[in-house]
Amino acid sequence: MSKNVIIIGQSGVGKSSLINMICHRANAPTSNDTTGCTREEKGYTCNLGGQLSCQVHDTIGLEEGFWGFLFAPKAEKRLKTYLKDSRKPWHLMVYCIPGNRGLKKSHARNFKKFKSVADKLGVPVVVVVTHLEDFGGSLKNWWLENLDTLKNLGIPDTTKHACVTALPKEELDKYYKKGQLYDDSCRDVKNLIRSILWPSTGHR
Ligand SMILES: Nc1nc2c(ncn2[C@@H]2O[C@H](COP(=O)(O)OP(=O)(O)OP(=O)(O)O)[C@@H](O)[C@H]2O)c(=O)[nH]1
Ligand SMILES: [Mg+2]
Repeated sequence: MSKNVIIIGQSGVGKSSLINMICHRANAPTSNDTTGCTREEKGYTCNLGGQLSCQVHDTIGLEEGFWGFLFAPKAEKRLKTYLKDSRKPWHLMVYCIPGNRGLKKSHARNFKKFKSVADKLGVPVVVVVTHLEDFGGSLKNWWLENLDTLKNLGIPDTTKHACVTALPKEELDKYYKKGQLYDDSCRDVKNLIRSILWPSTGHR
């Protein structure tokens, strides 16, 4: 039976981009349009190496505001229903936050809400911090340098996490001359997922 991972976070945080990075040929639609891009939940196969794989589920974005594809309360309700009623056994929730791009109170609010749903369902939660291509130095230092921010957001600093950029490799190469960050980010997210789904093979 396949293991199921659900990716959750606000619109534009890079959920679909993350899926395109870790799921070969996923081609999940992405957009920088403010009205929100992903309009339905969909699972993609992620190869984790060593013949291990899982299904990673893309979801609609939270907090699109009044003009978005789904007004925030409706998006939240729909996502909760998807989690509770889709009858999938969920094995992991990946909550995405943007590191260098406007972390807001709404991220904290949604983290708490969905962490509590996950807790009730007995599903572990990890955090992936995106939008870090401009961060100087090793991306994993973002977490240690932002402990106060995490505390304000209500995200325990002991939460398992990965600090990445989810920009496509061509963009990282062309605009930032940092193509290597793509491979590092892909590896770190896969390692994080694997360390939860198959703890004995994880690196943490
Ligand atoms: N700078 C930067 N841009 C990113 C990153 N991840 C995604 N983007 C860009 O942000 C925009 C939105 O990305 P998506 O992957 O569509 O975001 P999403 O979370 O799936 O959005 P919804 O489907 O609306 O919920 C796109 O233009 C991406 O190229 C990142 O790590 N850094
Ligand atoms: Mg999307």
